[in-house]
Amino acid sequence: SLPLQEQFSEVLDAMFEHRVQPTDHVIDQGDDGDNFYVIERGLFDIVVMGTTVGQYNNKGSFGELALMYNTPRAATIVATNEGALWGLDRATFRRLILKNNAKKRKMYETFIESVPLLKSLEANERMKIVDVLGSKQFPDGERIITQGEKADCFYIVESGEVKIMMKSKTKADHADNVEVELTRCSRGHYFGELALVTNKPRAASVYAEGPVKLVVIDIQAFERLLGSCKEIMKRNISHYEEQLVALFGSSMDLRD
Ligand code: 1OR
Ligand code: 1OR
Repeated sequence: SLPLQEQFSEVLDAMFEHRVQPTDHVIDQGDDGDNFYVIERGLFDIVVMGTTVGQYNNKGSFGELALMYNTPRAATIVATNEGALWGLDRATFRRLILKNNAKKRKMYETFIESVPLLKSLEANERMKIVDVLGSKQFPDGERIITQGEKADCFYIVESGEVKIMMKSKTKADHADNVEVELTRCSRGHYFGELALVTNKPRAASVYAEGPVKLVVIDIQAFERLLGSCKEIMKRNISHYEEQLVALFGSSMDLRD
C-alpha cells in the first residue's frame, strides 16, 4: 500500500470545495451516498425523520456511513448559515479510507474489547466504534479538557494516565478556590461522558499525567453508538454526586 504521506496528498488532491447557503440540504436521509464531507466552516443541523437531533458547529465531518456500509443516508444534513465544506467522492473515499479502516480494526479490536464500559455491546457494534474513533496523544501536563467549556467529544484512555481536577463553582469568587484532584484514569477507563450525558459544560478539567494516548469519539458517534451504555454511565455519575457532597459540601456543582 502507499506510504501514508502519499495517501494523504491523494485525499487532498481528490477533495473539492462545496459552498452552502442557509437551508441547503447537503444530504437527504434515504438517498444513496455520493460524497463524504469535512466541514471547513458553518453550522449544520442533523435531522432524522424530520426531527433535529444534533448539530455540527464549524468542525467535524459527516456522510461516511452510507459510503462505509453501503446503506441509505441515515440522516439529513441542513446548512443553517453560509458555510464551506470539502467533499470527497465515494470511490476515492472507499479506496483510501476503507483500507485504513481495516488497519484500524486490527489495531483497536483487542483494546476496544477490553474496555469495561463497552462489554455489553455486540461485537459488530464495537467494530462500528473502531471505524469512527480518532486517536490523540498529549504530552505530560497538557490540559485535555477545561472545566466550564462546551463539550463535543468523549475519551477512553489507551495508554498512560490522566488526572481529573475540579474547582468548586459555588465557591467561584473565593480566593481559596484551587483545583482539587478528584481521581485518575488509566488504560480502559473513560472520561468526558458527563457533559455529553447531561448536556452541560465540562464539570472538571483533565490533564495528562505523563504522556498519554487517548481514543476520541465525537458527540454524534457517541449519541449514535453508545446509547445503550448510557445507563452504566448514569449509574457512575450518581457516584460523582455523592463524592461531590463529601468534597465541597454540596452537589450543586453537578446539578444547578
Ligand atoms: P450518512 O452517510 O448516513 C448522513 O449520511 C450522515 O449524518 C451520516 O452518514 C453521519 O455522518 C451523520 N445518526 C445517523 N447519522 C448521523 C448521526 C446520527 N449523527 C450524524 N450523522 N445520530 C443518531 C440519531 C438517532 C446522532 C445524532 C447526534
Ligand atoms: P465532563 O464531560 O464533565 C470532565 O468532563 C470529566 O471528569 C467528567 O465528564 C467526568 O468524566 C470526569 N465529578 C465530575 N466529573 C468527574 C468526576 C467527578 N470524576 C471524574 N470526572 N467526581 C469524582 C468522583 C471520583 C465527583 C466530584 C467530587
